[in-house]
Amino acid sequence: MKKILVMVALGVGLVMAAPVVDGNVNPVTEGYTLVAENTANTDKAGADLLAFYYAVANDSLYLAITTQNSASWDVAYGFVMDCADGGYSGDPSADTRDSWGRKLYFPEWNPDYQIYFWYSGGSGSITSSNYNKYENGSWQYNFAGMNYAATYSNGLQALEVAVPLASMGNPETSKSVAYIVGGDNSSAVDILPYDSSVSLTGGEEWTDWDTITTYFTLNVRENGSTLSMQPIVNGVRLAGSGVFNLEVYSVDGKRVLTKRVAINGTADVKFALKPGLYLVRETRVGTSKFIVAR
Ligand SMILES: [Ca+2]
Ligand SMILES: [Ca+2]
Ligand SMILES: [Ca+2]
Repeated sequence: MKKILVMVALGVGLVMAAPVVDGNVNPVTEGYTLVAENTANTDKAGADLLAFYYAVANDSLYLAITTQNSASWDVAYGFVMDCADGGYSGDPSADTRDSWGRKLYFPEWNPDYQIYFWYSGGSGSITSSNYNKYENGSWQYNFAGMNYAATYSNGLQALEVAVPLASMGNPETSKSVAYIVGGDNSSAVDILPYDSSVSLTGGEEWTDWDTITTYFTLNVRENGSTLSMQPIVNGVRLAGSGVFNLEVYSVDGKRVLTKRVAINGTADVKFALKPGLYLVRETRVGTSKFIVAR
């Protein structure tokens, strides 16, 4: 039987923008959205955040921070995600603390997930990490996998972490903050977006209770999970952000090609096939028919 020559032509406007978890944060090439930035220096040379970013790609949520650290101190870097009703609140009067025993109080929104990294000033690197879930009144530690990388030079300079959206229950949004706390029995000394409960100066910030009411709502589903596919002449139009695994079949059920396409936005994918009717299937999006015209 004659082989069908398969060529794939990708439409213009195709953008591949997914972060690489390597500890280098490049917002433009990696497709990061800036959550918050604070160029004002704190009075804590080894605990000074600069910016907080996020991205959604490859079915994962990417969180990243950069710092203005100029000293290597023992500190912990944290992120919280609030994706569903209920969750951790904390309670200063009952001394109910977060998953690492830090004094963070969330009276108005309740994180369901918390990510922590311990940075050892002596070794100059991250020496432990946790991805924790608050469920039924208690914390589950390392309940799911995550991927992270950081760069170091006089303290941690940048940190990237990726968690599967499925581990968060594929939420539509996540209320989040990124922050730095100290060792045992401490609280935040810097936070993004900035919350007035955390003063950027003063030694008492290490040991007080912080009442966090400020957050940023990450649009997780808007960027990540609203994948769609509709037929156009000679192919399909894809929309969303992520990786599409396309399988094209002829009407007699033969698979004639497979194609992996990463997009962020909208892209027309056209297939150079013999004229006729074809089916294209994408596992999460479904099946579409398209016609290759003469
Ligand atoms: Ca990177
Ligand atoms: Ca919650
Ligand atoms: Ca504090």
